[in-house]
Amino acid sequence: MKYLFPSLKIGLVIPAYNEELNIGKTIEQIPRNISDKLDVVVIDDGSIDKTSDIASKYNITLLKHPKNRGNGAATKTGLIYCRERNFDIIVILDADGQHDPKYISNFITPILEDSIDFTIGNRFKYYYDMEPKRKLCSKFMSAFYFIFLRRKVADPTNGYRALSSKLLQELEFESEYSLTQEMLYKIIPYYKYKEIPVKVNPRNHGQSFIKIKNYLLKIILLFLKFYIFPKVKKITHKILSDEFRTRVKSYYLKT
Ligand SMILES: Nc1nc2c(ncn2[C@@H]2O[C@H](COP(=O)(O)OP(=O)(O)O)[C@@H](O)[C@H]2O)c(=O)[nH]1
Ligand SMILES: [Mg+2]
Repeated sequence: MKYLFPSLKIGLVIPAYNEELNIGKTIEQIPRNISDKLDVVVIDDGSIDKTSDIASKYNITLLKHPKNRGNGAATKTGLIYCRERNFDIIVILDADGQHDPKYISNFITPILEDSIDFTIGNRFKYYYDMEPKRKLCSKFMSAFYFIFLRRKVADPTNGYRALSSKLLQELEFESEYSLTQEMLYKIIPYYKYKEIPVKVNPRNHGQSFIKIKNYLLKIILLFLKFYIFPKVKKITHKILSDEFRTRVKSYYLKT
């Protein structure tokens, strides 16, 4: 078979929670000509249905959480697995059928050819029938990133993403639930990234407004935690160490 990216160690990280109806189809839709070194890593996040049984029928790597820990935690488990094995590129996509695996190569090519470190899906390039409240929330987030980070991201809640090995080795992530946003705070101000147009299949059910309200509050807290606090820490550290150095110097000059 002729591969699109021969010999490239690619990790496909697929977090899955109670996805028995979707996981099989998602795996089957993955193009076979991506790479001879492609490792499909499904993380069963403590599902209580047949997600693991179905996934294990395929030629994939199955990692399991004994208990449900959240989408971020499941993704992190996949990223750690890929980091330990020195993968060249990691693509993250959902198991629920919303992310069409036919786009995988579009996420990989800019990382390989344009020295981009991060690619993120943008469903708004095409018509996407999103629940109005959710859309509003997404637009608010975009505006927030633009105002406070001076970076444009049209679809910040899109979980379809790819990371270079450099990012995988340099960054640590800690969120169990808000990894999608933590990633943006730690990546977009400092690394090269590109948005990839994708057609996303709509979800069968929407989300409650309460959840969205919490999400908006969360984005502010995450901004403080993952962007402002590390900056303040760096500056304080520098000032303190400068002061410390001056004190030591003057002490030695006196003696
Ligand atoms: N909702 C949810 N999804 C999880 C969890 N753990 C892993 N996932 C997987 O994370 C992916 C994204 O979840 P989803 O609810 O579709 O998020 P959304 O598309 O951003 O609304 C899916 O593949 C889920 O199966 C979890 O605890 N809750
Ligand atoms: Mg989804």
